[in-house]
Amino acid sequence: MKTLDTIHLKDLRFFSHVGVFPEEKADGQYFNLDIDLFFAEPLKAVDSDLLEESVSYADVYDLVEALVSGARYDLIERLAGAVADLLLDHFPCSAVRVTVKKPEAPIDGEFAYMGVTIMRERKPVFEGKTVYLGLGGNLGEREATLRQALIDLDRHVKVKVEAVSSLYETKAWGVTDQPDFLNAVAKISTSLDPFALLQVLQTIEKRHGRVREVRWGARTLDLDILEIEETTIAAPTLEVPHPRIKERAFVMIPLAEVKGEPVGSDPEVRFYKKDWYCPSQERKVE
Ligand code: A4P
Ligand code: MG
Repeated sequence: MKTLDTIHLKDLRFFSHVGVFPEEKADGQYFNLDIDLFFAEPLKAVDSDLLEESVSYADVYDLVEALVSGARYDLIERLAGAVADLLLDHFPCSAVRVTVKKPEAPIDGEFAYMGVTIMRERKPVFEGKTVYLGLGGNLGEREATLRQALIDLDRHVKVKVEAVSSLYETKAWGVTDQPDFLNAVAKISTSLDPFALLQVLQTIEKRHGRVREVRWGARTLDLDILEIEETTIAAPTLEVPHPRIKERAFVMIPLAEVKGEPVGSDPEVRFYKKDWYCPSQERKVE
């Protein structure tokens, strides 16, 4: 990323309760933070001398202070991530760098501090179509696999995960003599054409050990395109809307949830977990 201008806040000192050990959580300690806000466009305040055309470091300080003093994370990595997300949400910068230093880390020995630095860029904005995806798996670490599949998808520069349903544990449909599935539906926006999206989904399935053997058989990960905004496709390799949505409560229930429509019930579909996917602010890669 090309950056032109930077605003720095150095060695901010805040008391917080971040730490793995119970004493750290109970007693707290001081942390030092360095923050850089990077701007890809020249700051207009350089010419205008107007605060409104820059970012007030006082506002940055207040927001960061409130977050850090109330934080109860185990790790300084997580604290740095939360600060980076907050800054990108509140200020018109293109990227941020956050360093968290822990001078009183509970280690015997001499050191100035233990620390972590992370850098996060704002995700590129693109015009995308809304697509609903069905996710399922009934082998291995089911929840972790579905979560990682969404993280992988969201890292694609042309895909943004917008919303995700709860997880549901469902009786196998089709070939019933196999373990229960976890299923969910994700709403994404993407500027990929549908066939390119299908390819991306199949690559992610493969990465998670999916082997195509039995139709409707057990699998670590299945990613189906359910619906694409204003699009129907009837090609040999891709049918949209997915032809079997209506027969499948394991799709209909999470799909209704993610669309904010009334959610029905079905004896074979059991609510499993809410808020299981936390969107990441990680940098996109091609
Ligand atoms: N394909 C065509 N249209 C699409 C689409 N809209 N999305 C083609 C994705 N793929 C689509 O799929 C076979 C081919 O379908 C792909 O190569 C693609 O070109 P597959 O994933 O290789 O095979 P599959 O998944 O075994 O078959 P199918 O018909 O896609 O099965 P489903 O529909 O995915 O069902 N029970 C529960 N409770 N929960 C489940 O998630 N899943 C299945 C699999 C069976 N039973 C289940 C569940
Ligand atoms: Mg499939």
